[in-house]
Amino acid sequence: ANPLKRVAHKVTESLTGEGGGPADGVPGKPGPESPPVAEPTEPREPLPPKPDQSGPDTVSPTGQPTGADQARVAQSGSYLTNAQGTRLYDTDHSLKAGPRGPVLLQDHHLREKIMHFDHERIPERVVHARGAGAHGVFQSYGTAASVTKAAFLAEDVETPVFTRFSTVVGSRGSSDTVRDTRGFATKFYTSEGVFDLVGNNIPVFFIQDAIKFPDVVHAAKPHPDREIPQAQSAHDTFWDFVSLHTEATHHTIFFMGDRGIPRSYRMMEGFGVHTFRLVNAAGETTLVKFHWKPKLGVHSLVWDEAQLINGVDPDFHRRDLADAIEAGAYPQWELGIQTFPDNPEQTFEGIDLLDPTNLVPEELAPVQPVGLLTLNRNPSNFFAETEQVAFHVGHLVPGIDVTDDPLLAGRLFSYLDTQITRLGGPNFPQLPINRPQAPVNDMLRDGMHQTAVHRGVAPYRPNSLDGGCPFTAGAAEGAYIEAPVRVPEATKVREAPESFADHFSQPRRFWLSMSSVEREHIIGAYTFELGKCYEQSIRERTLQVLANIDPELCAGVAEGLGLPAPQPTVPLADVEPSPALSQVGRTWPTEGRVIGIVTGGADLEGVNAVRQAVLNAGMVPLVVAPTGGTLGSGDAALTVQRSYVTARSVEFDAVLIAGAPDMGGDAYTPRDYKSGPAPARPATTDPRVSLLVSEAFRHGKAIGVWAGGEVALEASGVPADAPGVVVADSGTAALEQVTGLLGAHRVWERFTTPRG
Ligand code: HDD
Repeated sequence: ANPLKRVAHKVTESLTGEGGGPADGVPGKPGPESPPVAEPTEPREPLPPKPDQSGPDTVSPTGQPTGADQARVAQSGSYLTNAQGTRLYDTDHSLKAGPRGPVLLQDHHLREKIMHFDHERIPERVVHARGAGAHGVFQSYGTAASVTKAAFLAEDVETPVFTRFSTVVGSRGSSDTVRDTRGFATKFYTSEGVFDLVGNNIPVFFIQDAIKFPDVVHAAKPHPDREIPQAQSAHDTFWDFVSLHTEATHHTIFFMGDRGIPRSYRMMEGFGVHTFRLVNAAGETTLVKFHWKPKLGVHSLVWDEAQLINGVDPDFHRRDLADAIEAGAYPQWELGIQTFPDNPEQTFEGIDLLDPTNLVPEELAPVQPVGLLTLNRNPSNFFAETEQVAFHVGHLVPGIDVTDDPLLAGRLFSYLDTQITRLGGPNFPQLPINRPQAPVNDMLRDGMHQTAVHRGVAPYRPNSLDGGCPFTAGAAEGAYIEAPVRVPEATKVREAPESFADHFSQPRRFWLSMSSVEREHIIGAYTFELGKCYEQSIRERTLQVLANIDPELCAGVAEGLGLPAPQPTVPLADVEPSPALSQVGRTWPTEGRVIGIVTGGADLEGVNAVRQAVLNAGMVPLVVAPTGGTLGSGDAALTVQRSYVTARSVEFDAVLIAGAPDMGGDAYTPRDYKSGPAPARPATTDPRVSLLVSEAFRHGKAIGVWAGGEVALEASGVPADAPGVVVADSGTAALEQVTGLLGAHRVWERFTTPRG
């Protein structure tokens, strides 16, 4: 007998009142005057918790494995099959009426293969389309346990994570090192459900209210008529918008600064941007801002280098992340929080915590470390993992709650909504990369791409047919309970609070916190970007914005544009600098840095010793030689990692040169110059090495030479006594001095600034 039929029959009885059913028609709930009613069926045991959303059943209706079990057998057969598992004997030829005849419509294999291919692409993310991701673990210190009950932040808890870094503006195939904000989104698969921290590498945002997001994105994206420029803000519509909409000023100056062109994803800070509300076990609340601090320090490219990389290696950041993980040099970040009392005003030291264009200087509220993120595994399939991962600021766990930041409110709507278009329906949480690693029992049913084979007959509550299951949890069972925050009595308005109106004092703090070389970079970036605008009025309006930040900034950019510098229209804010915002003037760790070791064949023993010393210091050696292959033999044999054809300075943080990088005097005719005469050069230095050295010098990189490598300096026009140039007796001595210089990241003295 079919048990479901029996149950359905019983329900009908109860609804019609036969057998003493409830008067108001709700099974199990007595009507006002009715006597207590017997359950229509015997209460059943609760359904077992579902291990994940691959479906409560692990066998299909025919008894075959489904869901997670099927994933294990998928794509594992020895024979090529069609999507239905039927073996194929040929996939290279369409079915034709004779070898030269027409292709037949009955070719169901051709039809299936092309149909699938036609639909291989999904819509790219409307923003943050270009990205790279990695798996890892988050190890909590327990230091946040006094302010949050979140289980993954309790002492010594290890939580699996997936992190995706991204640029914002460019398309999925755009270059990595464009000037842009970078996304830094982390999915924590906690024991209490998924928590997503969807942040950026800049602690503030362009807009204060989510309703402006389409405006800022439309302005930053390529012009709608010609769809150019790709992945840049250096065009009229962007500067038109941000010069009219001055709340964008703080974010804009940040990415005109060096943080707009990070050296590596591994060397970026991350920020949750908004103020969040943490709730502890006693129900007490604390306002917090989340920070990620990279163990390798915070480093950037210089603009010329970034532009070169866009051509030389558009996948620079993606490759860097994957290579580091593959080499076992796992990147790490400490998660930290700034905490603020949850006062009714939601301000700290006069700073409105609900305004996402504000930051709170670390000097006023120190960042307290609460755990360590280690990225230790590359995705095995880019599409399945990095592309299909779906982040959402509303993926929260007990102990982490939101505030009334109006930008956050809009995001809470947007991230769910966008996945429906991008991932084709509401069941995207069932995709393997998005599946929670806590039991799911959600009563959400059906829909496009449903892969669960749900059991039970009562995906509704209250029910009696599934024994009342699933049950709701209370605080003791770990339910997510919103903090009972009082909402002030108010009238509905489309307005911003007055405290959101100050658009210049925080950008001024940022400017005053920069070193002179960082200020020059900022002036250079504004000059470049505005120089790419056609409309004079947009340049002039932006100069007015800059005048309201600082006269020196405005004068520098005005000079580059050949325009007069306007006077400020607001009083310049009296703010203290925040040294934590500057990347220059500190000593950073040197782990993870890439050292190019160039040799034309000289002192292979010394090169070998340097290579080993670089590895011992946790850095990455790349041996560069005239051609690929091996140098030397026996124990001294060295594998060449870059030839003069494939090497480019931008890949290295510092360069070491052993001997004169010769390629055989006049006999040398490099293939990549064969369309014209090889450039004039001293007979002993390959022009590609001269280019490498002169670029490294121009980009402020430490250069060390030994065993006659001075020849390469001379050929590149680099003075041997210039700052950051080391001439040493041996390779290891050169490396030692160069490593000392790397602690400052670059040789900043080389960037002599026009203003001193
Ligand atoms: Fe957003 C993606 C970060 C404001 C709407 N956002 C996205 C990603 C990051 C951020 C890192 C990529 C996630 C991934 O790797 O898949 N966004 C931010 C930050 C913001 C912010 C730090 C401000 C503090 N975003 C913001 C607003 C809205 C959106 C105000 C809309 C009202 N963001 C989206 C989106 C995206 C997105 C359209 C595109 C793809 C996606 O969500 O999954 O919904």
